[in-house]
Order: sequence, then structure tokens, then C-alpha cells
Amino acid sequence: FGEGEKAKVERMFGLMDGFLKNDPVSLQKDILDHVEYTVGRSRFSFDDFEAYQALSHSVRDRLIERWHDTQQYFKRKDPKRLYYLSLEFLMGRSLSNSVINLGIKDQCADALNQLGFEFEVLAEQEGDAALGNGGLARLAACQMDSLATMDFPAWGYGLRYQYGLFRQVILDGFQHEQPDYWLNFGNPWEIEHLRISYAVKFYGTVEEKQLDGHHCKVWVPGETVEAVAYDNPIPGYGTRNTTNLRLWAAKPNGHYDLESFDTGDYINAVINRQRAETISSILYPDDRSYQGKELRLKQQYFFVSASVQDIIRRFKDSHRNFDQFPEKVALQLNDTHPSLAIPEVMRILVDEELVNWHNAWDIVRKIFSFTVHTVVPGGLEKIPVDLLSSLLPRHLQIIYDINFSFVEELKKRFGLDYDRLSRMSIVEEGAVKSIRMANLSLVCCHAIDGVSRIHSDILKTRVFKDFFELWPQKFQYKTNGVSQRRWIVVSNPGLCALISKWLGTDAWIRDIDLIMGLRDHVEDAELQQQWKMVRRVNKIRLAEYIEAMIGVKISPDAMFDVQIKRIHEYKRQLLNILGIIHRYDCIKNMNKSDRRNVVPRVCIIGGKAAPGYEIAKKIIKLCHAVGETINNDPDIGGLLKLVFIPDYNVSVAELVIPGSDLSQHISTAGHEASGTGNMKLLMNGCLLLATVDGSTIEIIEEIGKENMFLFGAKAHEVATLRAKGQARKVPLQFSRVVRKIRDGYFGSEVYFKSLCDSLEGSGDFYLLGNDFASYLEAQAEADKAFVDQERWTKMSILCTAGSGRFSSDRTVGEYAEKTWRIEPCRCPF
Ligand code: GPU
Repeated sequence: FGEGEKAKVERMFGLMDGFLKNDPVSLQKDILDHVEYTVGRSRFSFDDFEAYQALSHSVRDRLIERWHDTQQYFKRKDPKRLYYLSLEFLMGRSLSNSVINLGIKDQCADALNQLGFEFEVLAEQEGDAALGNGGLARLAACQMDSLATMDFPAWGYGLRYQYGLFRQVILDGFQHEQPDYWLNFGNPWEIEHLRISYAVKFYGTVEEKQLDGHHCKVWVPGETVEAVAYDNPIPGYGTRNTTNLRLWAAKPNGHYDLESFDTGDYINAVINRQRAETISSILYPDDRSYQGKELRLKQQYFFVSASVQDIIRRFKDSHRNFDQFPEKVALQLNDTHPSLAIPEVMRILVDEELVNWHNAWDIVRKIFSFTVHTVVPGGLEKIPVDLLSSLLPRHLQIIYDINFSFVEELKKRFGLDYDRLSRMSIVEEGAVKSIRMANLSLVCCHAIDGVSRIHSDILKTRVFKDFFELWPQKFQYKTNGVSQRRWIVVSNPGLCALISKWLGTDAWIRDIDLIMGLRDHVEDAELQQQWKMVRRVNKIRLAEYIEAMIGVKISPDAMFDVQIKRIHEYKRQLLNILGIIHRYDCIKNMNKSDRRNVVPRVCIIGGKAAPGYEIAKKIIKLCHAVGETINNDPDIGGLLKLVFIPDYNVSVAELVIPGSDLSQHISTAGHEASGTGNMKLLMNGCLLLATVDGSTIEIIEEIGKENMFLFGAKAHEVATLRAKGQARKVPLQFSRVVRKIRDGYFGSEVYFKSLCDSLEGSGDFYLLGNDFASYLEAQAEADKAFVDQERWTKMSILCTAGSGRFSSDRTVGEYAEKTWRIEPCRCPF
């Protein structure tokens, strides 16, 4: 609609804001209607869950209305659009986020109150949408929130898994995985579009044909699966813009080939067709380990092909040829998982749209950009050529053709430097010939972004050194960010209100730079008092949760020290546990009067281990074994507790983060590409105990090292330290702590042996022994600071005040300007 039409519609319906009204009375009527007609319960008798369903549907109606207005407006304006391709989106819950972004939270709460329900209680009814593993997937979710809020014409594309990330159940201290069949209770946040669907082909052969006088390659598939669209509206905050996350589900194709049904085995023919659905059935839980599994490759191609077909269809709706394609379309690859989009665009343009190869290649090189999320060369995806040639024969040809031209270009530039050629080639020769997806992306994308400054430096000087020499201008970085809407406004309403009160405005929710204004009040005793109160209330809430979940009573007077993230050796949860054992030992050896000076600590660890990652699972067991010993030692009392929070996910994070005093980000320097948990905790006024790694380096620049507790080897020292091997100095305390585990002090000594071995002798790749002494010093500094509560509170305020740079609004703004070249397109309605 244009402005004129808006006025017309408003006159017709006498409405200010679309068709649905947002006052409590209208909302109440809508909720009751949904109770009766959608949920199918009597409006005179329904429970919390049914009320949640009805409320969600009422919110959904409002989202749909704005979604339509926004999409109509985009269509009319035809701006350049961004398509964000990601195999994972970690959205978490939607209700609170939606009502806050729509600006109708208070009205909803009022409406519910009169019906005898409480908003917060209903919000707890919602399950988590966990269609992703960790940071990479949550980053995608935060960026979607920023894209919508900043009015960018952008859509996300992904897979609608039926099973999200496994539920972690702890039995006797061991992790067990249970399936997360999250759609069981329905999902009001998606809109099923059965008629928006595309055929996705697999297997088969490539034939040569003459078509309209063109010499063409025709892919004759062996299997065809239907991709059906499920749209998830993403509301912006403080704007009517509501964008879309389109997730694809696999369904059997509607065309029956008579042959398979004519064999007489009708039942098996139907069952075979039904197997198509497995493509979108399950999320792979092993983050960053690539095993060359066929199903995983099918998933990647399935979602990419459907998305590319959808994008090209939409473009063709309003354009006659592809000349303008690069001015209207940008495609962002979230890591290499969606990189088959590159040969897919080539295939559709060349084979189906009959664009010549040269022009198609020109388009591809202009539209694709790609973000890398790891530093470990072993973390890069490779696809065995055998697998690709059977599943996607035409794509393999295209990749070979791209590689041929690329290698020719290299030869012209560098001569016959065979080492270099074999390092840079998209095709890796060797025992298993494979396609290097990162190299494919590097060759075909116009921009390659790292996720923090140090990460980008490592990419340029080590991982992708050769490519940097060839195309320095392609290499950029955009330090990650997180959404303050999700991580303050939704998850920490108390702090949110306090920030707005002291800034005198809530404009920081859209304009995060304003949050620095808190610095002006840091000396104000009244703010300090209120800040402490809000944090204390959050700590009590967290303590209640912990007691309810695992039966350990903790005191809100203690320092809450958290480490919440995926369990990985490089993230060094083990260093944390060893430090806790050391602390326990020290307390045990103290006399009564010394114990009075000990700062009580509650150590909280949470995170999932990939099901096949043995060492990570042992770390979880060790954490429980140590916790068991400490928590049940009456001699220690309230001075030290260690609790493991099971099934860490987005909604658990929303509870833990606001209630944390100290948070650990202690990866071996040079290993954490960025880290985003540190940003969420920083925003919430939690102090960081950290190594100088990833985005922490940039956090130091914003808030100053005097407001953090830093320790450990620097990234540039790591290689030398590793080379030293056994000659490295390891403090006595370290060997003593490891010995305790070896000697069976916490039981299971046989099971823990390999963990201990990985830390001693020629092992200790992640340098725990090397960093142990300075880790303990940093911990002692944290204790000292905590004793002085006024100082601690000031530091806490300065953390929040200095967190502005780590908003995903800043990240997305940089991508929009420098990489995607898109402009805001704000729906005026
Ligand atoms: N990350 Br690769 C994941 O969560 N999963 C992955 O498979 C890969 C990276 C994380 C990085 O470890 C973390 O440092 C970064 O902040 C995050 O991606 C978002 O960029």
C-alpha cells in the first residue's frame, strides 16, 4: 500500500493499526474466540496450556497482518533483498519476543489478568524451537531480529526439522540424548503454505540435448522430493515491518511414476515414497564435525535448492530477464553448509533459464557472500566426490568447470606452483577425493567475513593465507553481535526497566549506542542500589530454578560463577573444573578463621556434548562427580557448590544469564572464532573472566581491562608453547589436582583416565597446565573484587554501559552497508 491507500483503508475500517485492535478488550475477545474455535475448548473452562495456545494464536493473527503489509510493500518497492541461508536457526521461544516487538505485552497481560491468567505463567508453557546447535545458529536468530527491526528487506531460509537438538538428560552424571519432537504440541508460530512448494531432484544422470538451438545439459533425476514452505514471521521492534523465516519441510512428490506402482507391491511403493520425509526429519547434533554423510548432504541441497528456486521465481515475477539480478538479490551463506547454492544458481541459470555460462558466472560472483565461523582447518567441510557424483551429478560437473577456470587463473598468476595449486584447488586429491566447500565459497563469493577481528587475522595469515594473497579485497570481518531485544528486554525485564529509567528513555532498545549513557550515573548510589536489587531478584529466581531442577540449595549471597556453552575441549570446561577442585582443596586445608575470608561461590556449568564426542561426555561426568563430592561435604558448607544445569538451551540461557555475577570465556587463545555468550552476559551486567580470544579482545577495548579478569597465554604464543611439549612449565597445583582425579578421589578413575592422560605427558594440546597458574590468579582477583560490593556493582554497570558495540544491530548494519548493499524499506502502514 502507498500512503494514500493506507488512509483509504483506515477510513473504510476506522482503524489505526490494521484490522485487529490491540486494546485489552479486543485482545480478550480474540483469545476467547481462539479458545473456542482454534483450540476447541469451552470459553468457560480452559487451562494454562490452552490459554497459551489461544494467546499465541491471537498474537499470530497480528503477526500475519503485519507480515502481509510488509511483503506487499516490499513487492511494490522492489528493493534489493537479502536472503540469509542457514542450515540452523536457534529461535527459542516466540511468545514474549513477539508481544514485546509488537508492543502489546502490557495489553496482553491485562487481557489475561481479567481472565484469571498470568502472562509469565503462560509464557512458560512454550517449548523451545531448537533447530540449531550453538552460537552459529543463535547468531542467525539474533540477526533475523535485527534485520526486521532495522527494516531491511531480508528473508531467512532454512530447514524445518521435525526433531530439533536432542534433549539432554543426566542419569548418574552421564549425558543421555532424547529426541526433541518439538512439533508434538503444535506450533502456532508458523504458517503452513502447502501450495508453495518446489520439486527438488536427486541422483540420476546428466544428458546432453539441443533446446531452442542451445546445446544443453539436462539432469534426469532418480528421485524427486517436494519442499513445502513453512513461514515464521519475524516482527521488528518499534516498526510495523515483519519479515520472514521460510523453513522447508520434505514431503513425497505429488507425481507418481507408474512403474514403481505397477510392480504390484503397492504397500512398499507407498512406504518408499514416504521416506522422502526423512530429509527434513532431524538436525545433526555434532557441531563442526563433518562426516560426509549422505543424509546431511541431502539436507543441505534440499533446502538450498528450494530456496534458490523460490528466490528466482520471486525475481522473475517482476523482472523480464536476469540483467538486474545482482542489483536486486544478495545471498548470504552462514558458513559453508549452504554453499551448494552456488552451483545450484549456476545450474538453474545455465540449464533452465538458458543464460550463457559467462553471464551466469558474472551474476554468481556478484550475489554471494559468506561468513566463516571457525579457525580450525579441520573444522572445514569436505564432501567426498563419490557421494556428490551419485547424489548431484550435474553440480559436480559445474564445480569441476568452476575449478578448471580457477586453476587456469592461478597458473597465469603464480605459474606452475604445484603446491599452491593443490592447496587452493576446490578439489582435494588424496585417499578420498573430495570437494572443499570453503574453497568453493572463497572462489565464488565477493566477500568473505570473519566473525571477530582476531578471527579475520587468523583467516588471512593462516587458514586462507593463499586466498588472501590472491584476493585481499574479498577479506573483511564483522564482529558478531546479539540482540538486546532478546537478551535484555525479553529475558531481563527488571534490568530493562532500570536502564530506561536512568537513561530517561527506552530508545536504546532500537538505538543501542544510547546505553553508554549509563556511564554518567555509575557513581550514583541510588542507581547502584537499584542495580544490585534487580540483580538479586534475578539470582533468587535462578536459585529457585536450580533447587527445583537438581535439588541443590544455593544462596543468592554467593558469587554465581557460570560457564554456559557447548562442551568442547577448546572451550576448556575442564580448566574450570580443575580450578574448582583446587578451590575445594584450599578450603579443606584452611582453618576456621581463614575460612571466614572465603568468598562463597556457586559454580554453574551448562551445555551439551555432541553424542559421539567421548571426551566432552567425560567432562560432563567429571563435573557431576566433583559436584557430588563438594556439594555433599558438610565441612565445606555454603562456601562452594558446583551444579550442572541439564538441557541448556535458549530459554534456560534467558534465566541463567540475568542471574550471573561472573562468566567464564576461557578458550585456548586463538580458538574461539568470536563467542557470543560473552556479549549476552556483558549486556546483563555480568563480569567476565576470560582469555584474550575471539570477540573478548574487542570487549576489552570497550570496557577496559580493569573491568574484567583476564589471564592465559596469548594467541601468538600458542604455537611456540605447543612446540615446547613436555618442556612446558606446569605448576605443582595443576599436577596435584590431576592426581586427585587419577587416584579416584571422585570415583570412576578408570573412566577418567583418558581425560587425565590428555592433560599430562605429551598431551595437553589446549594448554590447561600452562594457563592454570594465571587462571587461579584471575579467580583470586575476582574474589577480591566481589568482597567490595560497591566496586563490583560499578563494574557491573560499566559492563552493560559498554556493551553497545556488541548488538547485532551494529553487525547487521555493517553487513548491509559493506557486503549486502541493501537499504532499509520501512512499511509506512
Ligand atoms: N560456531 Br564452525 C558454532 O556454533 N558452530 C559451528 O559449527 C561453528 C562455529 C560458533 C563459533 O564457535 C563461535 O566462536 C562463534 O561466536 C559462533 O559460531 C557465531 O559466529
